[in-house]
Amino acid sequence: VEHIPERFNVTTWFLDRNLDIGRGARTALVGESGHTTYAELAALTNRVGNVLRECGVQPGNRVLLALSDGVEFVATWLATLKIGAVTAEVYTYLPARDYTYYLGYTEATVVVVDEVTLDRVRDAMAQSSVRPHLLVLGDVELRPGEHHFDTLVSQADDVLDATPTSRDDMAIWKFTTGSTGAPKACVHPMSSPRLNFEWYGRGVLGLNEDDLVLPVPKLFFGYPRDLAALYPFAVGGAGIVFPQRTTPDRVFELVHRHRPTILVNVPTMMSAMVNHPAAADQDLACLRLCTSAGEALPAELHRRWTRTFGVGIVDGIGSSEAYHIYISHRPGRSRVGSLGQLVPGYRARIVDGEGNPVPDGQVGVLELSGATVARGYWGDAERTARTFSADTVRTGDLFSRDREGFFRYHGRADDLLKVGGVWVAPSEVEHCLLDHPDVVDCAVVGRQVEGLTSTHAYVVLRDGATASTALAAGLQAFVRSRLSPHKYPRAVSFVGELPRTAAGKLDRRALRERDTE
Ligand code: 3SK
Repeated sequence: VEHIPERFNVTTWFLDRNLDIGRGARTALVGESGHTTYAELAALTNRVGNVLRECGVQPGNRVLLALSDGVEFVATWLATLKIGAVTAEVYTYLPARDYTYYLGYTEATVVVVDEVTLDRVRDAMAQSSVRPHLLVLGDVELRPGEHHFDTLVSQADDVLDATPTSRDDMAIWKFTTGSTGAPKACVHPMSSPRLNFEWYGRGVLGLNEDDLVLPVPKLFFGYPRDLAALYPFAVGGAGIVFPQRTTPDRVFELVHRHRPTILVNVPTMMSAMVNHPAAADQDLACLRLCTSAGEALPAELHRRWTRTFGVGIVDGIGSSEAYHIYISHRPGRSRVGSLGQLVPGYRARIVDGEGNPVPDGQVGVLELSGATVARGYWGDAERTARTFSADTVRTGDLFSRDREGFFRYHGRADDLLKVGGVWVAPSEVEHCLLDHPDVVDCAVVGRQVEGLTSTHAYVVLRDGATASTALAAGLQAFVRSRLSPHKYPRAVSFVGELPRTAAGKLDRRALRERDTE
C-alpha cells in the first residue's frame, strides 16, 4: 500500500489519468451503440457525479446500482467513487423482497435502476423505510419523486472536481452470500483495485493497451467488472459491455463481431460453449487467453475446452473477501487439475483444525493475507471477527500445496460430509462424475436419511443420454472404481439443470433445501 500515494482516488487514477497522457481519443468501452472513448467516458462520469452530488450524496454514502450492463453502469460506478461515495451493485433479476433487504442494508442515498429493475425496486421501496432518490434509466413514465437519469445527466456539468479521498477510505462494497445467512458486504478501501490490478491484472495477465476484454458474467459481479471495465483503463485497453443475458450464442457472436483478446469466463459457460452444437465451427483465435474463476474448473472440462477452441485458460480463485483473484495460473503455463500459484503480493498458509500449518501435500484450510483483504463485513462484527484478523482472511476453502507452490482445491470446509464415519469432499466426487462421458454437470450434497448423513448426486446428462436406473447404478459403480469405494453417491437423481447463483456458482443451499422438502 505504501506505493500508493496517501491521496488516492480510483476514478482519477484508472480513468481521468488517461486524458492527461494523451489517451482521450482511445476506446475505453465497446457497447451497444458503438465505441466510447476515454474522453467521453470521463465526461459522462463527471456529469453523473454532479447529479449524484445534487441528490445529496456525501463521501461514505452508498449508491446502489440495480442496473443492466452498459456505459451508464460503468460511468455511475466510477462517478460514485470520484465523489468519495461507496459503490454497491446487485443482480438485476432479484425478487422485490431481496431489493428491500439491500435498501435497508445499504441505506443507499441514491438507487439507479432501469426498465428491467424499476418495478421490482418500486415494490421494494414500498416495503422499506429507506427513502433514496431513484434515478431511472430509459424511456419510462415516472411517478412523483422519481427522476429521469438521462435528463438530469444531460443537464449536468461535464467538469467535476474529485473529492480528495485517501487510499484508506471506504470505497467499494462487494456482496457475498456465504453458505448461510443474508448477503453481507465486504468493505474495501480505494487502494484494493489499484493493488490487485498491479498484482493480478498487470502482473499475471499482462494487461496491455491492445487488450479488449469480453466479460461473460454481468458487471454486478466484481470478477468481470474489474477485468472488463476497470483494469484495462489503467493501461489504455478497453472492455465490451452489453445488457442482455449471456448465452453461448451471444458470446460467439460478440467474439466474431469485436474480436476481443481476453474472455472473462466461468466454468458453467465454458461447459455450455464446448457442448454447443456449433462449437467446432467457432474461430476464437483472436483470444490470447480465457480466464476461469467463480468456481472450480473440472480437469476434463479444461482439456475439452483447450481441444475444442485452442485458447489457453488462466484458471484462478478469488473472493469478495480478498477483493479479487489471489491464486492463479500464469498465461501459457497452466497445469490441469491445479489452480496455479499464489499471485505475487499475497501470502498464504494452509492450516489444520488447530491453526497450525500442514506439510506440503496435505489438505487444510487456506488463510490468505495481503493488503487487499477486506476490512470486514458491514454491520456484522461477529462474522467479521470469525473471518478476518488484520490483513488475513480465513477462507474456509480446503487446499493442498505441492513443493513447487501449486495449489489444489478440495472444496469448502463446510461442505465436507461425514458419511459412515468417513469424510467425503463433494467436489472430489463431482469431478469424478464429470469424467463420465454421459455427464455434463453435477452436484453432490448431503441428505439426512433416518438421522444419518448420506450423499445425493444431482446429475445433468449430455444430450442423447437417457436417464435410467441402470445409468444411475453405472455412475455409482464408476465412482467406486475410481475413488475410495465409500465415496460413491448413495442416491442419484437426473435433472435438466442445476440451480446456480447470479454469479454462475452452484447454489448448494438450494439443492440442500430441495433435499429436505
Ligand atoms: O469467485 C469470486 O467470488 C470472486 C469474487 C470477486 C472477485 C473475483 C472472484 C473470482
